[in-house]
Amino acid sequence: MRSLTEIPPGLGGMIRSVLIVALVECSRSSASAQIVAADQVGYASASAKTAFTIQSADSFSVLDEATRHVAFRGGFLPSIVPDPSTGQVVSSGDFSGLKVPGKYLIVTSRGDSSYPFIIADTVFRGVYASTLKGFYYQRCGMALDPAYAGPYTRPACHTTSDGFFIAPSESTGFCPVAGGWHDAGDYGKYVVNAGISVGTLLLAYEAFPAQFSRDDIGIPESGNGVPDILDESRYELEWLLRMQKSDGGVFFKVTKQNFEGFVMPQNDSGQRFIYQLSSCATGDFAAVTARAARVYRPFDTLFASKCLAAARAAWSFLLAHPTIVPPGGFTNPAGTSTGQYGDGSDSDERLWAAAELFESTGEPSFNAYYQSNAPASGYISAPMAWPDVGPLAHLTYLFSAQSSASTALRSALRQSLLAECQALLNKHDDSGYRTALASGDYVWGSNSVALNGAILLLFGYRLSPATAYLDAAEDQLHYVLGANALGRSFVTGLGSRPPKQIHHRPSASDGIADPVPGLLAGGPNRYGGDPVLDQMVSSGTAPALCYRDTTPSYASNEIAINWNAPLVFLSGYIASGGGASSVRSAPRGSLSPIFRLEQNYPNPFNGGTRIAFDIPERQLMQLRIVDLLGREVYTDQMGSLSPGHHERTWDGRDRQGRVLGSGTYFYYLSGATRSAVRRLVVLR
Ligand SMILES: [Ca+2]
Ligand SMILES: [Ca+2]
Ligand SMILES: [Zn+2]
Repeated sequence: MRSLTEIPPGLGGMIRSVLIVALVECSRSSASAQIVAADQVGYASASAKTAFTIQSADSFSVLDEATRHVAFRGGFLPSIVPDPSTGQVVSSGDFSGLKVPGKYLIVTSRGDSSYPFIIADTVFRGVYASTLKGFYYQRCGMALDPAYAGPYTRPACHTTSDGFFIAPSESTGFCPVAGGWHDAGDYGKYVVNAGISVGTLLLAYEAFPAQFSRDDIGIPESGNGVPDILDESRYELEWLLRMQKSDGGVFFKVTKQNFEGFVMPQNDSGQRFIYQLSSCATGDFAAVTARAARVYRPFDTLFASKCLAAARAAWSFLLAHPTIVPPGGFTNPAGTSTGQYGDGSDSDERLWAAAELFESTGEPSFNAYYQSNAPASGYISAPMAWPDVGPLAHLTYLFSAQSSASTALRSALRQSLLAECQALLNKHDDSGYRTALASGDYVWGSNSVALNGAILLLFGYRLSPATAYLDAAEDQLHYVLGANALGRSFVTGLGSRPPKQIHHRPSASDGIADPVPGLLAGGPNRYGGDPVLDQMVSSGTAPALCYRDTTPSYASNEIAINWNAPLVFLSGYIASGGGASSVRSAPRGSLSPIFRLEQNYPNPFNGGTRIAFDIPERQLMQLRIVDLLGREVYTDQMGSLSPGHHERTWDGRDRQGRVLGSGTYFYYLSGATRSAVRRLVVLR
C-alpha cells in the first residue's frame, strides 16, 4: 500500500468508460443480489461454517453439488441490528454440523444459491500454495521459468537498471540492487513494505514451524529440503541485504521517478533510482534480518550469520542517528512521484529492531532499549500495518524465549494482546458478515487489516485456547474468499468469482485473460483515492461495498506484497490442520479471558437448546429470555460465576413450566460490566 499512487495519463479514457459500466452495474445489482455469501473455496471439516443472505429466506439446504442430495438443513437467523458497514439486515445460516467431506452448494427456501465450495480438512492447502506462490510471480531480476510459472512465464526484468543514486542522496553512481519482489501493481521495490512482508512470513514460520514446513508449492526451490516459505522470503532478503550502505543505514526504495506504464516488466526500460537512507527502512531491515538470523540458522549458518551482522550494522546506524532520518520521515525529492510510504514516526521500527535483536542475541542492551522504549500502556491496540510495526515488536517480546525478558512487561503485553483480541471479537460479533472491521476500518488495503487482526487472534488463541479466537480468525479468511457483502473472492484465481481486473501491470499487459493467480486485492475502501472509488464514495456507497474490480481502481483493486503476507499466514495456519485440529481437540481454557455469548445450539429447536458463554472474571450473571413484544418469559439468576466457559440448557418453557409457542425470542446475558444479546427460534 502506498500513500501516493497515480494512474498513467493514458488511462483517463479507460476510467471514464469504467465509470459508465460501474453505474450500470449499480443499477442492476439490487435485482441480481441473490448470491448466498459463503467461502467460495470452502471450510475445514470441524470448523464453524456460516452462510449469509440479505434476502427474505427462512431456511436453507446444503446440497451435494453432483447429486443434489440434501446433506444438511438449517434455518436463517436475521441480525438483530443492521450490519454497520453495509446497512443490510444480514441473515446468517449455521451449517457447522455438516462435517462430511465433499463439494456442496447452499440453496435457500427463496431459491437463492451460493457458489460451490469444498468441505475438507485439506481445503486451504491450495490457498496457501497459491498465495505463497503469488510472491514468486512478483520476483524481479530473474526469469519466471515455464516449469513453475506456466503461462505467466517471462524473461528477467530490471537486471541492469537497478539502481542509480538519485540526488539528493548520500551516494552517487551505480550500485547493483537487482532482485527482490515487485512491491505491488507497480515495479518499484520499497524496503519498508518489504520489511513488514518478510517479517510476517518469517513470523508465521517461527511461531508455527510445523504448519509452514511445506517444500512442494511449485517454486524453483521446491524439493530442496528447505520450507518454501523460507526460500521465497530469502529471495527478498537477499535484495534487502543489497540495500544496505556500508555505514549500516538502509536506502528507502528503488523505483523510477514516476510510475511506469502498463507494460510487462521485461519491457520496462530505463534507469531506476536508489533513494535516500531512511531510519524507518533501517529499523524494519534490522528487525527482519535479526529474525532471519534465528530462522535460517538450522538451514544455512553462513546466511544466518550474514543476516545478524547486517542487523547489528543497521542498529549501529540507528544509534548513531537517534532522530528520524531523513528529518520528518522520507519524502520524495522534486521530480519523483512513486510511492512514499509516509511515516513520521520511526519509534515503532526501532522498537521492532530492538525486540528482534534481543531475541536473537539475548544481549542486555537490546533488552534495555525495548523495556525503556516500549510505550507505557496500550502496547497492542490495533493490527500491525506498514507504518506501525509495533505489534510485531510486542509479539516477539511477549513470546520471547530469552530468560532475561521482563516478566512484568510480558504480563502487561499479554493483557494488551487479549484486550485487542476482545476488541476484534466485538467487531466480528457486531458485523453482519463476521468481519473484524468496524465501519471506519475499511481503509486502503482493508483486507489486510482484517487478516492482520486474524493473526493477532491466532496468537490470542496461543495464549488462551478460546475457540472463539480461532473461529473469528477463520472467519476473516472466509471473508476474503467470498463470505462478504459483495459475494466475491478478493484473491485472483481462487473461488468462483475472483477479481479479474486487478491493478497489476503484468496482469494487465501479458495478454492472458486471467490475472496472475494467488494475489489479494486491497478490498473495500470507504475513503476513496482513485477516480472510480471517489465516485462510489461520493454517491454514498456503504463502506464495505466501496470496491470495484477494475484496473483503474488502485485504491481498492491493487495487489501488494504486504497484503498477501497475512493471507499466506492465515491460509497456511488453517490449511495444515495442525492449527485447526490441535485447537479443536484441545480442552477449553478454564481461564478464558473473553466476554462472549455464543449462538445457541441447536437453533431452531424444539426440545431444548444449549446456551454457552465465556466471562473473563468472577461476577454476578443473569440470563433472560424475551419475546418479540419485549415480555420477559424466562429468567435464570445464575449467581456469582467463576471466570471461564459456562453452559446452560433452556427447555423452551417459561418460569411456570408452560411450553412456549413457536417464534423468535431474544436471550440476554448480563454481567456486572457487560451484556450481550442474541436471537433464537423455537420451532414446534
Ligand atoms: Ca524449498
Ligand atoms: Ca512507524
Ligand atoms: Zn523487475
